Amino acid sequence: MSQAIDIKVPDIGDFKDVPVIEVFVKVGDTVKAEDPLVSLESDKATMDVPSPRGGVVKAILVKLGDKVGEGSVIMQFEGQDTAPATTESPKPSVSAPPSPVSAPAGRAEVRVPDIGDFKDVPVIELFVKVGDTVKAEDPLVSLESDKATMDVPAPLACVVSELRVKVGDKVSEGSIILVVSTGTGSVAAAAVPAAPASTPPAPAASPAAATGAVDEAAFAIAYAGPAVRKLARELGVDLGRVKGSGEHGRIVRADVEAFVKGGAAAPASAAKGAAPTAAGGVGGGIDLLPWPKVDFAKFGPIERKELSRIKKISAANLHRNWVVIPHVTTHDEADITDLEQFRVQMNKELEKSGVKISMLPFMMKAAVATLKQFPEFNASLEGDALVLKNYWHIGFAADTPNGLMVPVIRDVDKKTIPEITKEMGELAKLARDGKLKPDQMSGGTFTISSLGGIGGIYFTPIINAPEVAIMGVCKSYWKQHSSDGRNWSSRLTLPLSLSWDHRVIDGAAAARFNVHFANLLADMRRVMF
Ligand code: CAO
Repeated sequence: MSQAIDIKVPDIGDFKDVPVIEVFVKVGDTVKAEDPLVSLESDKATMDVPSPRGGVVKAILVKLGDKVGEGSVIMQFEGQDTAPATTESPKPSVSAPPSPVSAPAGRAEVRVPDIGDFKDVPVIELFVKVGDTVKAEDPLVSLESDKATMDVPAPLACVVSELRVKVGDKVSEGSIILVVSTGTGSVAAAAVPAAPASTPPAPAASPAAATGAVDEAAFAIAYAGPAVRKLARELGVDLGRVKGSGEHGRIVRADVEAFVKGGAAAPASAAKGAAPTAAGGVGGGIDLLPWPKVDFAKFGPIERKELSRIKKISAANLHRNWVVIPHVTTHDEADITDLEQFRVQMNKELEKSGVKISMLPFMMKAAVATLKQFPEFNASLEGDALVLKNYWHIGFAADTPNGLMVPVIRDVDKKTIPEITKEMGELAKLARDGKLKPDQMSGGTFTISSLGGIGGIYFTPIINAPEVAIMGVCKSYWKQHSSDGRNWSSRLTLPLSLSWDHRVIDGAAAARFNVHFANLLADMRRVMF
């Protein structure tokens, strides 16, 4: 049976009550063993806590600023069993502060920096040899205690003149590991300021950076943890150009992602000489202008309000879906005059039971019957294959004080209209109270977004990936209809807006889907066929 698996902070030495400075995952994410989950920062080091196993994040139990120590439960994964995937938890990867040097220029001894209470830690790897030129923050040696692996970075640009340790040697804070020469003309990167890691460098407006080439010197001294550095490498982002929004200007994952979305970065392949397009872009990426930076206060009084957690999560999902899925929206309308009469009649009959049915449960039933007729709408794209689902779980967009949420009603085909009404009411209440559980928002095969209680005529709903279509409905209104241009009557008309993924669905199929859906709403008896 599926149950929650607690994910705890592993043994992180003598670090206690360490603040969480970044959370790398969100509920619903699938993570692999060793993927970074959170970043912790003590006054001595930054540590990324890796996942001890693969799984799907079910709940996140910490927020930025929370203090944790060994054994603190930071999140829960969904899982089939409680046995860990690996017998041994991966060790946190630690980015130690730059090592102290005994002299700023000339000949200098590089020592092991403050690494907390780690003592007599074996050297497990040497990254440099005599004669090597290194830049500030290049890793020099790697140390591994039984609790963590730590890279000792170069404190400044220098040339290695002597190695004082070998693999297997045990070192502690203050042990001399290298002797280097600094500040000489022979040091290739000597012009790089040996800034402390906590000082973010000013953005470098070099032509190389503008075309996506990474300025290694600026990258090396940028203030960011190991996972963020790794992400920046993967995305080809020059960290030196990213402005950090974390404490003391620390660059967090969101800064790198925002930098990419702003179009200022090019993928690593671009830096390696991929042919640019005629427009100056590299073809595969989106070559956009940076997001306008405006000092709004210059034009009048302003107030700054942080987005709610739900708004941030839904914004990221909506943005991805909008950018990745080629959306097309087909509009139509349904004659719901008779259905509305029936609904009003049923509500009278059910008055004593306390159930009050809105139009939405009927739409859910009509949607399932239409999806059965057009199975490619009840599907997901996986690579080059379409996964057709033989279950009909319908999501509905719910407007909550904290933002948009999409609870899912399972097996709508097997439920009655009053059952759907009741479940919808309960899920909408949970959503508004911020108490929806991840499994109450997952597994949907199609979504309906109803603005009918509010207004509007048509809109463009954004597909809820990995679904391939979404039905948007607005407020019904009385409209004059005629089938022959001579005889007219007033009909209650429901505006429909179906957005569909053009990779999977064609325009003709979408138009047929709408017509079928509208016909069912016009005469719900057809649902039985
Ligand atoms: N046309 C006319 N009236 C409609 C209607 C429609 N299409 N749909 C609902 N109504 C009426 C209802 O009958 C009800 O009227 P009474 O109070 O007189 O009975 C009133 O509007 C309010 O309905 P409701 O919104 O409470 O109920 P619902 O079942 O239609 O919807 C829910 C439930 C949770 C979907 C809805 O409250 C909600 O949150 N809607 C917003 C969804 C949203 O934000 N979508 C946008 C997503 S994209 O950003």
